[in-house]
Amino acid sequence: MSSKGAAKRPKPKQATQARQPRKTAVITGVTGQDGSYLAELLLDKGYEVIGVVRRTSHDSYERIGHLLDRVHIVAADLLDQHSLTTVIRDAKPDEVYNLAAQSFVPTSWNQPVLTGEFTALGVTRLLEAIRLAHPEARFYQASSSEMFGKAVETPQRETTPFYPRSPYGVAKVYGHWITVNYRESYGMYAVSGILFNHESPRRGLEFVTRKVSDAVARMKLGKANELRLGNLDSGRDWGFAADYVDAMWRMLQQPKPKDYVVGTGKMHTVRDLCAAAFGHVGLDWKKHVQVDSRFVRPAEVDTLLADASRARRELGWAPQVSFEQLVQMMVDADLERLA
Ligand code: NAP
Ligand code: F7E
Repeated sequence: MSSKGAAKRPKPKQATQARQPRKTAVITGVTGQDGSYLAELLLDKGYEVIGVVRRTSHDSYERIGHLLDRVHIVAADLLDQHSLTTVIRDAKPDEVYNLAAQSFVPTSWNQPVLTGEFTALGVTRLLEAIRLAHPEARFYQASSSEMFGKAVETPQRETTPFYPRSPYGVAKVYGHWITVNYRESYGMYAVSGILFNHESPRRGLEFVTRKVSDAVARMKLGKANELRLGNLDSGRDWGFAADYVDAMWRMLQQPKPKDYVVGTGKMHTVRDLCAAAFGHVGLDWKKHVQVDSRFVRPAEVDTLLADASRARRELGWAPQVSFEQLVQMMVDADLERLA
């Protein structure tokens, strides 16, 4: 056969369309609320997902039980440099999402040093692991609107100065700046997502949205009659966690590493939250909610409201679930769980 004839023959598909290699992502905090949604998102996109868990005497796979046959679980701890370096060296991931942290603000006053070790220095340990073992990996740091704290402007955007109001907020400011610093010092693709409060039926029971949805469901089912809360006046920009992990992924797909604020641009108070949740099942919150000083914080963050216009413009990101839909989803899920 002449080479001319061979050239005319249609090439087999495999020869012309090189298969995209499967991407690998490491998620710290995979057993947490965001880790579980992010693992689902990345698996749907065809990633190989490596979930980092810390060693405990009981497993904490409640949120990822349905994913365990698809996620590779590896043991490492944010407190332990060697274990983090080993994970990164063995996995050689395309992307690393650092979601692990001591994330409950009140605990950060009781355990300020441990919060700093996990939530602040833990970020440096992971960045060092990447720098030494696989600097090509793209890195996402879970920064927080708590860094804005006693906010100097409203709404808050990427350029708003930080004024943290808790050891947690202070630790997150450190995590944010060390991420920026590794980007600028070593040219690493390292970004910080400044996410406002995001919730779901998988939210920990101690956070206010879930505390309220759980209590409302119990009251509706006749299992409780009273809910004790702290400051009802504080305002938060609450969104749905599954929407927010999509923003994390988008941040790592950009041509240049940059930091982004992510939130809905709508603020509600804890009082509004109570009205929406109790109202959903036909109860009057004023008859059931008591203010209890035990839940009032030493220093409060009064007003958080996101200006996420950079994320909308550059990431094409927009929240899909409204505050009302979120509250109803959480109450309905707790009703189903408790019934
Ligand atoms: P979460 O539900 O509290 O999950 C935290 C995760 O971190 C858990 O998987 C936990 O593991 C893990 N972890 C804690 N200490 C660790 C350690 N020393 N070594 C390894 N893993 C450790 O938090 P989330 O709501 O999913 O939030 C994810 C991240 O986003 C956190 O960094 C949080 O601070 C940040 N953030 C959250 C929000 C929000 O509104 N949800 C907003 C802004 C930023 P165990 O299961 O073993 O406890
Ligand atoms: O409090 C008030 C409380 O604990 C919200 C974390 O994911 O989001 C979260 O931090 C507000 C505060 O979340 C109760 O004083 C009143 O003003 O649900 P929370 P948070 O502190 O905003 C940020 C963005 C993060 O990064 C954190 O990791 O609600 N509140 N009464 C109460 N809060 C709680 N927990 N319990 C009460 O009884």
